[in-house]
Amino acid sequence: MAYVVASLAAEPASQRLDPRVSVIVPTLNEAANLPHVFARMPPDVFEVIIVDGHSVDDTIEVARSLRDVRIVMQDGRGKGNALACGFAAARGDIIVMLDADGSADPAEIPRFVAALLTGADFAKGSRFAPGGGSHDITRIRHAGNSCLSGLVNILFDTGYSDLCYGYNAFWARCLDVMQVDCDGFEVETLINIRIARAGLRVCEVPSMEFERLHGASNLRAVRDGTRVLRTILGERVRKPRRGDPSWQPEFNELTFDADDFRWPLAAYREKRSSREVSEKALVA
Ligand SMILES: Nc1nc2c(ncn2[C@@H]2O[C@H](COP(=O)(O)OP(=O)(O)OP(=O)(O)O)[C@@H](O)[C@H]2O)c(=O)[nH]1
Ligand SMILES: [Mg+2]
Repeated sequence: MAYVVASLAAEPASQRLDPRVSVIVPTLNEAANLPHVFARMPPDVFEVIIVDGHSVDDTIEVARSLRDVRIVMQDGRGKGNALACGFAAARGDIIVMLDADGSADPAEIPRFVAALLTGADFAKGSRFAPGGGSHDITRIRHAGNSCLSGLVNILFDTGYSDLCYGYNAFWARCLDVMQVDCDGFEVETLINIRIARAGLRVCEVPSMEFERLHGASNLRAVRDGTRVLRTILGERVRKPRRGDPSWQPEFNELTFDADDFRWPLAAYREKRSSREVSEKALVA
């Protein structure tokens, strides 16, 4: 017993039994899906961070009306950049990556957290681990994903069953290894490879993927499959970096007046569009 107490005392603060869970939700026009997603969120998450890609619908207003959220505007383009901004903004011990289209069930979050609490560094969602599944994936995408997973498993000596799946959770200390510095849907591949190369403990967590509820997918199978392939090959020759904070992108967190949360958003959009106009003028 004395041994257990001693070893617990030696654990870093982030390994405590009531870790703070930050949920990072990238959004691009997901207003219609957020009510469903938020309704299934476990009540005790520490923070939910919406990282918006300058949605043209009411994503931010809807998110704010549904629950207490932090709103971060990404500084660049694509889901990869959005996640990197969310990671840089997160304050929790555990970080969860969650899509906003209704395809990932937030009620699975405790399963991911349990995997981390029982020793994993990285809890990787998998639709193809026993107990997982998908109501959404097409045959073509399944075949592409299998080939890409197989290639990574050969090149990096991993055992991933589902390389290109967006639902994962990890201890915040993994960010230094991940150094997310890509833009698009290759982000999960990049993370999975860097985690494996660093020798961290990965636990696959069975997960059920549902169909996107409303709106259109932003993924283009050939374009994004090619980006994933390029990432795999690039990671093969990349030298791992650690302790370099330069991966952290600029992001703009919106703060809201309690009485009227619309004004900072309007001001932000106005500032952005006038910047775009002057950038266009410079190019012309
Ligand atoms: N902030 C931000 N979020 C994005 C961007 N592109 C996609 N997303 C979000 O990332 C999540 C996944 O994007 P989806 O378009 O559903 O793509 P996918 O899930 O890989 O593909 P499907 O299986 O076809 O749905 C969703 O929550 C999107 O709103 C982007 O450029 N910026
Ligand atoms: Mg989706």
